[in-house]
Amino acid sequence: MGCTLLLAPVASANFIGPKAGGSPNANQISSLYHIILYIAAFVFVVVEGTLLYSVVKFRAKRVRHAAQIHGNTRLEVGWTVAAALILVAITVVTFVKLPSIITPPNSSAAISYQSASVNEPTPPNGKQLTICVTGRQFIWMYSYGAACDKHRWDAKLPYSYQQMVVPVHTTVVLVIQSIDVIHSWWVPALGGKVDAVPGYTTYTWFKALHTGLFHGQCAQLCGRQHAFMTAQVKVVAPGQYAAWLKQQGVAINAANDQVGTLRQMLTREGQL
Ligand SMILES: [Cu+2]
Repeated sequence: MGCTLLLAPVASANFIGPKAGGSPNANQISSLYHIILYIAAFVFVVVEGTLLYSVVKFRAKRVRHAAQIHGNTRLEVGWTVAAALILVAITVVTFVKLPSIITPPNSSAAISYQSASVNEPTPPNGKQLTICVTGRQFIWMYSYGAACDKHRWDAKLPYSYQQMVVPVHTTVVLVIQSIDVIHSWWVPALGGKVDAVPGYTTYTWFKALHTGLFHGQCAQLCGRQHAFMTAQVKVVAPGQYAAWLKQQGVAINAANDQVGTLRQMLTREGQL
């Protein structure tokens, strides 16, 4: 297939295909996309090729008259069956690939986190890192640890805004909610879009294949500052992650203490 050779370098540059390379689910989505793209490209070339051939070959000539042909049963049955077979092939390939997009694999890194909820996508051995993602106009908030699912605000979990920090090779399950309007969590190299809908909890997962910085963008028009609602996922070594988590907890406590002291001061001076 000439078109495959032509499209391959373009597709590998992520020019027309979805981003991939960051997580197994993103890779599966990307390969499914390219299988369907190549089938569609093949059909396009065959149909347009036949059309061009016919336009040239049967173009109007002064002396000849066009023959009027009414139907060709064999041809019509042929292209109907061929189209149906293509649809069946796409359906089969999709259903074969779906489980690896929906169900997370086990972590490659040794982790002690346990699954928290029956609703979450869960890797076979049940070990995962749970992070709650909360959308609001116009920033993403992340709280770390399985308890975030139930005690988002009072469990005193470490949290961060805009940039999520995660360990590499670890199955990370995201519990996604919104506190105002519909937002959509999307870090293309780490998987598909998942809406954050007020009143509902949605889930997705990723397992970062290498360390680095991954960029994302809220994918649901959510208000005037929607374009600024970006997301970053910083993938680090597991040891670095543990250290960051601890340091983040200390920083949050220190900031809370400062606010507490300020409040006491202002109350004493009668300004609150
Ligand atoms: Cu948004």
